[in-house]
Amino acid sequence: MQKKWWHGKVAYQIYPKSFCDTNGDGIGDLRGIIKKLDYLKDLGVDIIWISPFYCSPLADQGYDISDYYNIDPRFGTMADMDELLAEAKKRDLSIVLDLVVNHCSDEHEWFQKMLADPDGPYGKYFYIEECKDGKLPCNWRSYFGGPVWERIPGTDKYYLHVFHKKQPDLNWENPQVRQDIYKMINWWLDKGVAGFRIDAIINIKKALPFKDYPADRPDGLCSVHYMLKEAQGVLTFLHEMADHTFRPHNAFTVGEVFNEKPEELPDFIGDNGCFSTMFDFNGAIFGGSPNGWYDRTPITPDDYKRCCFESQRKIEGVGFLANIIENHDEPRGVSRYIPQGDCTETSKKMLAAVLFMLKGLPFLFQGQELGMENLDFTSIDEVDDVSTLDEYQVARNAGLSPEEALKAVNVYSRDNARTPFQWSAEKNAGFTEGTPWLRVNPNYVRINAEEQMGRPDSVYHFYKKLIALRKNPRYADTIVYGRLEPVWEDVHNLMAFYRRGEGQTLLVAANFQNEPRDITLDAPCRELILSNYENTEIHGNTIRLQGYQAAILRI
Ligand code: TEU
Ligand code: CA
Repeated sequence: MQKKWWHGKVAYQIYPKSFCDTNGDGIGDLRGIIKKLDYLKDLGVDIIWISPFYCSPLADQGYDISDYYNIDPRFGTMADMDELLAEAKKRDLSIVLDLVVNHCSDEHEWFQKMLADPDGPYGKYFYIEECKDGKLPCNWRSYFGGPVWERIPGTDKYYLHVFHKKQPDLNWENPQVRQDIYKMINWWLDKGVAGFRIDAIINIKKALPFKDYPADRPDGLCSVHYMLKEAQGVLTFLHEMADHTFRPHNAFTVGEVFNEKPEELPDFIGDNGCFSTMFDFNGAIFGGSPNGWYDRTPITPDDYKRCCFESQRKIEGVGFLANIIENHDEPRGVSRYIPQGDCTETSKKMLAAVLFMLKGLPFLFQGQELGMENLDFTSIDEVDDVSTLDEYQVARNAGLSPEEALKAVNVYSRDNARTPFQWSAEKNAGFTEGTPWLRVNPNYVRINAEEQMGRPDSVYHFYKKLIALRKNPRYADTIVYGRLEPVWEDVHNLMAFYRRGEGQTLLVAANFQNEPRDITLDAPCRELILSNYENTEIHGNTIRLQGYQAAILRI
């Protein structure tokens, strides 16, 4: 595997709407990001991925773009963006944007031109079909519920949208569409962004012609996944895109790739892959049910361990994954991967240690460094996210009571991660002077950056230590490149692995339970590098792990 400049780095995702509001409208903005660059630099991150802030009706919080070349006024101006790039550069921080090109917004100029003349050139920018014998072109269900087809007003024609109906899919089969997209990507790269996180990219290749698959719910529709399994040739598009954009700019890219076929992995992220890296979603997708969120199987620590090790095995010798415990589409990692009732600062730190010691590029999601938790929504009216609203309805249709449905979707709601950043114990957690667009988690009085920065044993400081450890020249090479080798894999509630580097072996052991346990090594422990406990009992080759203790050792 070729070494790359970003392998030893740490990345951080900003969800701008919820990060920091500087003008009191209750919506985070680019100036808020500029204001907090020192906070991020001080934490130790290097790469900052910012979720979309382009012009957008915000039907899907900016993942519905109406102008790729401009900033939505709610987030700021192009002058703010230029300043952000300049300020980031001063601090040696790389800015990575969100590339959303499976679809645009129905308010984008291309779609508006299509509406004016569906048979004209812009009709070919989208997937436009007519009904056959009064039947939609196919029975796929949109990710946000309902059929993927929406009627074009005043016609018998329909356009395709695999996400919200305000997110029409772009027709990648049309070379003109691809050229327009590449031009836009190069425009941003020339402006100085380091690269992109690439949204929902697997969906750009459709299995054509459109056809039905067996229905998987009483609505008579089927998940888009059946089609994606059959679709061939996504990599041809992706390599073409890389050749025209990322490769000549030496850009950093991280793909949001679900459902890749194992044999395609090298093509995605191998030495000549179309992307630098892609997210490991193995833990995030665990327990999914075709019926919907209400029917999901919660993940246990043993499942989590298996998910991580499975990904590590499949990637060995191929490339470098991007590791996460949460993002803007997922519940908070600490609320998901730590068994209910056991979520404390200690267990949060343990989870952090595991994440950082896996092989790959760690991505933090804003607030993760504070151990921010899920929000207990008290009513569905508090929910903003389109996906959660749909899943609530799915649960209701399956016969769950309003209370049960709320409880079921609460655990997986994307809004859990989207609540405003908890900066301080002041009003609205210091996020805004105005009324926040989404409810602030009331636990901000307890969990906030100001308090944690002033307390050396906080979750925040533990993350800071982990980041520093990854960059400490004594261990960096092993942490970044060392082979990962699971150990005691079948032991219940224990997740442990070696990282084997050149002449150095580290052991990471995490005790996912309240009961202490002893682990006995076949070699003496040379050094305790980091732990989430102040004191660690080591007797010869035996180490006592306390409840939810993580220990990083050199052996
Ligand atoms: O997500 C794509 C995706 O396939 C899912 O994670 C999806 O959001 C989830 O199943 C719905 O609950 C990306 C973005 O990360 C997400 O925020 C956008 O909504 C989506 O694309 C559409 O752009
Ligand atoms: Ca604002």
